[in-house]
Amino acid sequence: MTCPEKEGWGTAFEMMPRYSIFSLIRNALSYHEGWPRAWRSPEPKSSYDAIIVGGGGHGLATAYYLAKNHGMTNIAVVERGWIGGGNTGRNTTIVRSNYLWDESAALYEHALKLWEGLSQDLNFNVMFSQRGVLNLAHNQHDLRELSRRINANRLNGVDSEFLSPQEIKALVPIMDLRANGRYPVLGASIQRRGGTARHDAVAWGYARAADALGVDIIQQCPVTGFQVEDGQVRAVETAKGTIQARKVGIVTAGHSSVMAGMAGFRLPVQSLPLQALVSEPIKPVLDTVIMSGAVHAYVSQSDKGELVIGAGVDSYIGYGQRGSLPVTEQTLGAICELFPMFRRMRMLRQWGGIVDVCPDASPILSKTPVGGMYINCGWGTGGFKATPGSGWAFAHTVAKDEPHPLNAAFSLDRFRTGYLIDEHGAAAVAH
Ligand code: FAD
Ligand code: PYC
Repeated sequence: MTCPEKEGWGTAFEMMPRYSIFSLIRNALSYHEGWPRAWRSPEPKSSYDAIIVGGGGHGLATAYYLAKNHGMTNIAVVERGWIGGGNTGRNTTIVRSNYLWDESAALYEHALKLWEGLSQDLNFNVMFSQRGVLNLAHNQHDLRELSRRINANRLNGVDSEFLSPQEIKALVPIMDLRANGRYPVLGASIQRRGGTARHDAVAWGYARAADALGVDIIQQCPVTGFQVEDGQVRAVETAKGTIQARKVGIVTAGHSSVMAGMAGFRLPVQSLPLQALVSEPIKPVLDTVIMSGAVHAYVSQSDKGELVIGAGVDSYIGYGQRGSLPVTEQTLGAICELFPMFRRMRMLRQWGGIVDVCPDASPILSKTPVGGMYINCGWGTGGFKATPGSGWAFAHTVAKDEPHPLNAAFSLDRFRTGYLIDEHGAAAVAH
């Protein structure tokens, strides 16, 4: 697969320091034996300056930036399962920053800039591939929405261009653009700096880098409650005992309202299943990412050759990490209309994750009614792309007890003031 390569980036091989090339050869010949652990597996201490609940990408990034940017190293990430086992390891890895409103553009664009240097920063190849993301327009209304967003993006310094059907055809020859199709394609936006990354590597890279700065990563340790006295958080109850904490950051995606319930406050989020599936691997046929908000379908091709396909959310609330068949059928029907050559392909596996959706399809990064407790949630179907920026801004909020300018607008308070940030259109996968 051809990937547009950034200046100074080079291939994964070129970017490795020389000693890593020898270590790669040694490890290749060692039959995977004697590899050092990438991070420690400590027992929890009796107390920490801060505990981050949830070892997904956002929680691990928060811990990393707390240590790196704010010098807070007496901290722990407490994860009920294994790191990256939630939505971080279940998502379809699309990264872009083409959101409509100024506040969102600033936050997601900050994240995209961090993505551009993340492998170097973490010294871990997160396989960020800027292969471009297309959002398709199928009717006049889509076209108008797209133009509005392209203009807004450009005013905010976010790269965004319009592509005519001819330009789309040149970029994606296998797409059926005939006007008599069920989903005629009248144009698309493209964000060329957008693309994909390796989801597990993001969790592993942040975990390893945070651990190296002294952060304790504690897995297989569900948080079961909080001790709150005089409106201030004092401790976290876990399966491994009570751990004192001056500050607690909750970063538990689909389970955020459960955690808030334990702490005694409510969140305006709903937890919904979002599913995806991959095909058998084939030779490279698609070197960009195609999304259609209107038909609730998107597709990219992984480095292994699998088509990575996703749908909109299932419309019922629940915690089962699977989706329903009608959603898959509808999505595959649309994909096959757009890409007739995929009709003969077999699907290998399907899965779901639980996404936490706010009424305005924007996240919450905020202080809470409990002193010393902070919440990072509500990323819905689109938080993977924000992982570095979210961790960066949330670490500031936890360390300073006040929002970073990037997340000031994403407070819980907006549901009281009514200053919502409606990103349903830019979310691209139906919430
Ligand atoms: P998670 O990775 O879910 O981490 C939360 C962690 O909290 C979990 O590991 C969980 O085990 C832990 N936890 C929960 N309860 C407790 C407890 N009681 N105690 C301790 N730990 C607990 N976003 C994009 O930008 N692009 C995409 O292409 C994209 N595709 C998606 C496709 C699918 C199928 C799904 C499900 C999501 C997709 N997303 C996408 C959304 C994205 O995956 C999420 O927004 C993002 O991964 C959230 O990261 P997180 O670190 O907050 O959550
Ligand atoms: O937010 O770009 C996105 C996305 C794609 C698939 C799921 N979410």
